[in-house]
Amino acid sequence: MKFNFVKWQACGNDFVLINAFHNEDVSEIRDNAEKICDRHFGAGADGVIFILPSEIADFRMQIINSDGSEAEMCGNGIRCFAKAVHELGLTDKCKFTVETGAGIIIPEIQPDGTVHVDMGEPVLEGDKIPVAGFGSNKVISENITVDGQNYKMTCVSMGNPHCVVFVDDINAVELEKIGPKFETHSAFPRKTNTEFVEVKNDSYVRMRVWERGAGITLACGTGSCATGVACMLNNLTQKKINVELDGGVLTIEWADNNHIYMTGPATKVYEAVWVD
Ligand code: ZDP
Repeated sequence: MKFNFVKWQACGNDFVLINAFHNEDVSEIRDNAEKICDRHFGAGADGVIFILPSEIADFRMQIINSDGSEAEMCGNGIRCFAKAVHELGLTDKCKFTVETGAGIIIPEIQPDGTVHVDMGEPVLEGDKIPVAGFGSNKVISENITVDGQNYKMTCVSMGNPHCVVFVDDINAVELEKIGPKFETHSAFPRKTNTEFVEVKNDSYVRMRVWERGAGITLACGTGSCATGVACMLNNLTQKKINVELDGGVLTIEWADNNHIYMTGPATKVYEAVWVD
């Protein structure tokens, strides 16, 4: 394989971006995503993102996790995507539409270089997230037993599934041990991303994530949106909060039109050619 790629990161969530806007046959690269993401034998990334043409939007984004599985959406990734398509000269617009597995997402590049994203509406029905055992009911502060221990979970889909758990002390969470147990728990038919959240005050929370298909990452955009929604559903915060992640801070707002808005940075790291 030989292809050009650009490495981007957003709050330390890092991605290999591939411009396939004029060349859609990227199946071989897609099949090698796990190898590309490997931090010792590859380029090293939390996922591979493809810039593709769309019939219903300005662009289509496809994201493959570092284990080779496909995700519906990627919040940090779409901020990288937005700045990358601009930089690659694929559009002059600062605000455009992107088709994803979570529907049409609308990023807008701000004058200060951050990206403000309309992430659409959160999905709260249990069977649509999906979480087993709740029918179409919401899953707000419900019991779950994981590895013999009891937790309260609030579940949200931002196109991809999230399970949010509030804790008193974020530093005491053994993410590496408990994360994979949540990910593959039978309550989650499509597996789950899991966010552990310590509420600091009504506009500031600290979050650490175990991502489905990627493990511990320094940040998760869709997970920050799900965290905001879970905080608000449990009356723990206001409608606009800052979420502090290991790799940075994101601002999340649940607006009156029921859409979630996420604002945060995205930075290009380097351009390269894969030759292996
Ligand atoms: O849903 C999943 O399988 C996630 N691992 C996708 C990636 C989510 C991400 N961290 C984000 O920022 O939303 C990239």
